[in-house]
Amino acid sequence: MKLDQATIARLAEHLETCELEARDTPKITDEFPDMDFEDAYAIQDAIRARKIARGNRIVGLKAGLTSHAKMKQMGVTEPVFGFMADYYTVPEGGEVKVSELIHPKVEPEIAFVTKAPLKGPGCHIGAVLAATDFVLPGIEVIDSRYRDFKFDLKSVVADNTSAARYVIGGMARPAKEVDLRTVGVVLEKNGEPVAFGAGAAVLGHPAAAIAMLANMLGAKGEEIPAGTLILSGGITEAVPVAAGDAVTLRVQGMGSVSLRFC
Ligand code: OOG
Ligand code: MG
Repeated sequence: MKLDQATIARLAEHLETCELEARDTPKITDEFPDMDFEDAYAIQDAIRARKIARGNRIVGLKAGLTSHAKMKQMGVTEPVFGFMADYYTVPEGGEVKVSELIHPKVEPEIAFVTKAPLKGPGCHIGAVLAATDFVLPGIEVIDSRYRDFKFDLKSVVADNTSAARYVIGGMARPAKEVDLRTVGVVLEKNGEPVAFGAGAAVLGHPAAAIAMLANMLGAKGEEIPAGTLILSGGITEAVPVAAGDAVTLRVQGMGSVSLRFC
């Protein structure tokens, strides 16, 4: 670790205030170029602790930057992991207020819900599928707190990987009944298809993103508990949205899920 506790607490407060007040900020590595990944996750953990102290619940986990399309769009080379707080949850068909966000984008994802704990190191897609209760379509709304959505990996980890809102819905399917590599996804904005892909875009198999998360937590002596919702990462590039937009994700054999921006 390169940062002291006071600096970690200050950066967590700064980034969380930007989130809560929908204000952007230059990326934090501009001021702290020597910070490392341990610092970045410590800042994210401090943001999580602030929310829990305020009475929010943590309702899920997420992997991000797990597809080449996303890595290329954001100019980075490795996946990152974050969490979802209760108020990020949008009901199926529900509304997202753009006034609460800075510059939201949507991305098509496969959501996993576990029925058994997952622990690394050595977690693999077989272990993930065995521990998965069901998978279902999910749309993640990301909203980097960084100016113009420009960041590096350490800055985006500290900023809870741009997590802002999400909706899950459609048809929940047992993971072993779906070929998650070839499953096709179509993201529509205002009735027009705007992004397409297949599950294999995420690390060859979306379950690999869940295994990576279990292995990262395992290195810290932690595990993914049973009953955890996890977003496995955007399959395509993220698509910018504005007030008035309606977004639907269709996933082959798993129905569709929608939300609106107002
Ligand atoms: C970082 C979050 C990426 C995903 O699914 O790839 C993410 C970002 O692109 O702002 O959630
Ligand atoms: Mg995502």
